[in-house]
Order: sequence, then structure tokens, then C-alpha cells
Amino acid sequence: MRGKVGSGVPEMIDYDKVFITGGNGLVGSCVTGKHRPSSKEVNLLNYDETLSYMQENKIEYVVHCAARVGGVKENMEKLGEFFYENMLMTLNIIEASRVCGVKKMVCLQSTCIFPDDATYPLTTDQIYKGEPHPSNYGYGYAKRMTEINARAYRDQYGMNIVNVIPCNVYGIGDNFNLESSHVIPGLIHKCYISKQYQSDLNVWGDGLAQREFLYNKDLGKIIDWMLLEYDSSESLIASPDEEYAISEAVNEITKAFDFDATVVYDSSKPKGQHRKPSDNSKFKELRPDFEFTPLNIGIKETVDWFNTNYEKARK
Ligand code: GFB
Repeated sequence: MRGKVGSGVPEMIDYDKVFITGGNGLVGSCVTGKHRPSSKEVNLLNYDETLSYMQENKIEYVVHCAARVGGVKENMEKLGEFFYENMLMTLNIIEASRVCGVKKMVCLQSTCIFPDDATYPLTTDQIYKGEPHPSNYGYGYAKRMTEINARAYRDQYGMNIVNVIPCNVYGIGDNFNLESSHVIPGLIHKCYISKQYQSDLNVWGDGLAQREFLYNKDLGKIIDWMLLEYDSSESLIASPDEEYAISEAVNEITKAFDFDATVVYDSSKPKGQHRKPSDNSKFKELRPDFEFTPLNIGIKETVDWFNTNYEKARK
């Protein structure tokens, strides 16, 4: 399969030469391209393995989706692991891409990179003006460094490395573990259990924190487009317009299960950052046609998938 690169640029992408790290994960599984080895086949923490795989397969394009990720609780408990693994994977894949003469790379960041005390909406000019939220500074700083790494390689070696900053991503194939997951998959799994046993639905925090949620299929489409069309050194924020209180996300999940849950909020559990609304104006200017999947539809599809695939779901 081939696609055109950039507006007016006569080169074509050969999707048989695209390497998607984390290609079987939440985001990578929605991105177009052939090479998606598992972590057993290629350990991205190992530079030599990463380079050999890329050389053997004559990789020309890289989409770096692999990351050590988790929800608010796991981020707080594993600050060091999240920092180390994310830094190392990014360092390895960008250096291996340089050695292989990769034509273009798309790397993933996260709205966790912004300072905790930023002015809303979050804009890219604020990224380095303060510390990330203490709950996930290990992950946040490592993901900030992705842009520094890309910038330095762009400046020294002329590499075309672009970065996308997604908000809280959810969808089919997510990690539904009750402790380590992000809020939507965690609550989907809890609601499944509550419905089955007619038990209370235990929600962390007070339900007032707000988040922007991005469906993984939407992010896949955005990344496909970026690989073809986005060449700027400025990280691109990818988020829908709406923010939802956690309590509103809970309502959408219980509706999707058709379950009248008794919701109990547990304030002893982490609340994380109160809000992180991000400025998506640049994306909207570049892609005025793009339609984000409404939260209720994305949640319904994810819940239906989880119900049907309970045994094989990651949890
Ligand atoms: O998705 P999440 O864990 O991470 O959402 P962040 C946390 C919010 O959801 C907090 C509430 O306000 C929690 O109190 N919440 C309620 C729950 N019930 C639950 C539950 O059962 N599980 C979870 N996980 N939360 C993430 C970072 O921050 O942002 C990631 O941890 C990533 O690294 C992502 O960068 C974008 O949105 O707070």
C-alpha cells in the first residue's frame, strides 16, 4: 500500500517499510503500516535489537507508539520505572532511526508533559515553564524529552521527526486492569463486575476532576495523516473540544452497560490533576474536516468489545 507524502511532495510512503513500535497496543493497532513486532520479538529497551530489526526490514518510516503507560495510580507508584523505560525506548528508537536513515518519524507525547500550574488551555509554548504534576512527573518529563530529542536530531542531522500530544486515550484493546489502567478502561472493568454481582461501583476521587478523552481510532487516523502531511518541529496537540467530569464519564459507562449502578466515590484514592484542557486550535486549523468520535459512541463501542472479548481482554 502506498500513500502520498506532504502537500506537493512527489514521494510516496511504502507502508511495507513502516515500523510501528507498540504496534499491537491501544494506539499502535490503529496506525497504518506493516511492521508491528511484539516486545518479545524486539525489545526496544535494547538498542542493538532495535537497530538490527530495522536494518533487516529496511525500515523507512517509524511511528513510535510504544511506551510504559498507566493510569494515575501506577504513575505515582512507578515514577522511576516510567521515567527510565520511556527515556530509554525513545533514545534507542530515535538513534536507530538516525543510523538507518529513516525518512520520517512520528513520536507520541502526552498532555502530562505540561506544567501543573500552566494557564488553561494548555499551549505548547508553556511546556517547559514549570514542573509536571507530581503524580506523573517521571512519565511527564520523559515524554517532554521526546520533543527535545527530536529537536536536537532535527537540528544536527536534519531528521524529520514530528511529535503529537494526545490527551487521555481510550478504546478497544486498552489495558482494563483494575489498578494500573487509565480511568475509562478501569471503570469499564469495574462496571462489568458491579453489573455481574449487583455490587457498588467504586470510583476513585470525588468525580469532579475533568479530562479530555480521545478515542484510539481517532488518534490512529491523526497519526496516519501526520506521517503523510505534518512536517513541523512544533508538537501538535490532538484533543477534542470537550472536557468531561469523571462523574460524566461514569454516566456514559453505566449507560453503555444498561446498568443502574450505585456509584460510590472513594476520596482516599488519587484524584490526579484537577483539569488539563488543551488548545487544539492548530490541529483544527490544519484539519477543519476532522470529526472526533463522540465520547458516548467511543465508550459504547469499547464496552461492547469488552463484553464480547472479556476472556482475552488485557486486565
Ligand atoms: O486516566 P487516569 O488514571 O490518569 O485518570 P490521568 C485519573 C482520574 O480518574 C483521577 C479518576 O481523577 C481519578 O481519581 N478515577 C476514578 C480513576 N476512578 C478511577 C479508576 O478506577 N481508575 C483510574 N485510573 N482513575 C494520565 C497519566 O493522567 O494522563 C498518564 O497517568 C497519561 O500517564 C494520561 O499521560 C494522558 O488523566 O490523571
